[in-house]
Amino acid sequence: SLIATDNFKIIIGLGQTGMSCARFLAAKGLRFAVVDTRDEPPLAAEFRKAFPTTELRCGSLDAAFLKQANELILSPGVACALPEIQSAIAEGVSVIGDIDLFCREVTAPIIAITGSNAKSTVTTLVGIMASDAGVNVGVGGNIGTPVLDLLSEGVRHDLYVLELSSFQLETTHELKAAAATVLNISPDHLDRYTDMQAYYHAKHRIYRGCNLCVVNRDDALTEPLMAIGMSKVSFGLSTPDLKDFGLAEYEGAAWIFKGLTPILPVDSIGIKGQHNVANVMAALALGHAVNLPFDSMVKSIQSFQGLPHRCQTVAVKQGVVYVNDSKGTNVGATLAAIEGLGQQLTKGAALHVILGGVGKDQSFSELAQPLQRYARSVYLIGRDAQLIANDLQGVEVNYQTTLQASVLAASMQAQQGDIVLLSPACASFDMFSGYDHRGNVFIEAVESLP
Ligand code: UMA
Ligand code: ADP
Repeated sequence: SLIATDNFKIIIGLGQTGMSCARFLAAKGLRFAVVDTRDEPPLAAEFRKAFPTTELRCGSLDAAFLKQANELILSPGVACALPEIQSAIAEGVSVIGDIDLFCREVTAPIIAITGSNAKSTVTTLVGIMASDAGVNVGVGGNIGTPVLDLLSEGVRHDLYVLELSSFQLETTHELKAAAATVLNISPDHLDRYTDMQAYYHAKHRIYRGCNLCVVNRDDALTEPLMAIGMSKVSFGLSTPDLKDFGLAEYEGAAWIFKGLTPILPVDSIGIKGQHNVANVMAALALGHAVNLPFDSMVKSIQSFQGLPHRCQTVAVKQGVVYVNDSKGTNVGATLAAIEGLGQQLTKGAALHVILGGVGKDQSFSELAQPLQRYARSVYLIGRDAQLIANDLQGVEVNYQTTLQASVLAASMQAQQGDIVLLSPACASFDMFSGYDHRGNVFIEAVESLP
């Protein structure tokens, strides 16, 4: 009969994560097999070439096989709720993820970052801050490089900065980060989570065993439920308490403060929008937690121009600023872009906003007020344009068949000082191959304006 052996692991999912787990286990000489629910996962050929004697089973999952393992290593793209996985769990098999394997291995401090939005921006900035300060830092996780690949590079890192998705956190047990943050929480991925509660609980696993939690004062959902034994520091757009990060006036301008100490003036920050001021404060709090010096962090912040497709200024034409926020794929992100850029508009100037695509069953009504306040014109594209319009009570909208036509129409409405903003609040798959494709089409359309 089949009995679970002491150390036989099954990797579920052959994506980037599954491949990195296979390399890691093989390097340690451990026994493992790989399963994938697809008939021929894209990485199958590469896997067979690298591990010719390791079993790879594709197609529907086999519960009896899964029960032979002592541990299942689940990829983030595979839901733990699958019945075959649940039945293995019921027999005492444990489910972990690549983050757990990583944590068992490393002794260097970890900075862990999650949130519905701004993860990649804050992760990248903290990585740059650490590296500029001379720290040998490894940056990975949901942002792209699987965490275990940070170990196999043969380089020793003194600090890790990890972007973690709710999917990765679901399978993470013992993170024990030096500093951890939930940057913000707004609805997303509700196709995989039954409700906001489950999504919230997954995200909050990031605080497990951490030394310092970094919370957002402007978003109560980022507060840990139980903060026993951990220190806490907050960031937010209000005036801070003694140990926290916030905004106050100094020498006639808005500055970021830590407690009573002015750190840097807001208008010297490279990335634009009030939401990015919050992101910069989160990065400062995380960097400070691992003793990065403020003067060095400030220099990094002032030269950081942001990631492409996140409120990225792509051109200024006849005094009109064109901003590509194609990564704004949910209402929370677009809300932040409209309010964040809206609050920094010069007097009398306005936004012209292009949105639409695949709406993922979200409600768009939260966008109505900020659009009324900051936008002089609004353009809707894509499959769910009509659904969005229904939610935007009191907002005058223009339907457009293409992104290019929207850019042209917006450019004709815009006056000097105005901002033309693409921030779709939607997925892009109805018209584009991904958010980066959509952003690039926007940039080309802007460049080809008369
Ligand atoms: N899949 C199957 N059957 C399987 C295994 C996978 O159908 O048995 C499908 C999944 O549903 C998914 C695709 O294959 O559509 C790949 O899934 P995966 O979990 O194997 O993904 P990886 O290639 O390992 O990449 C993952 C993250 N992907 C997801 O969480 C879906 C990557 O984040 C991450 O960069 C990478 O690990 C390294 O850590 C991407 C992402 O889209 C960028 N993340 C989501 C987001 O940011 O919104 C959460
Ligand atoms: P993630 O990795 O979480 O998707 P990104 O840094 O890639 O985050 O940014 C995704 C989207 O979120 C972008 O459209 C960006 O403009 C928006 N965004 C950035 N900062 C914030 C914030 N503090 N709150 C809400 N949305 C934000």
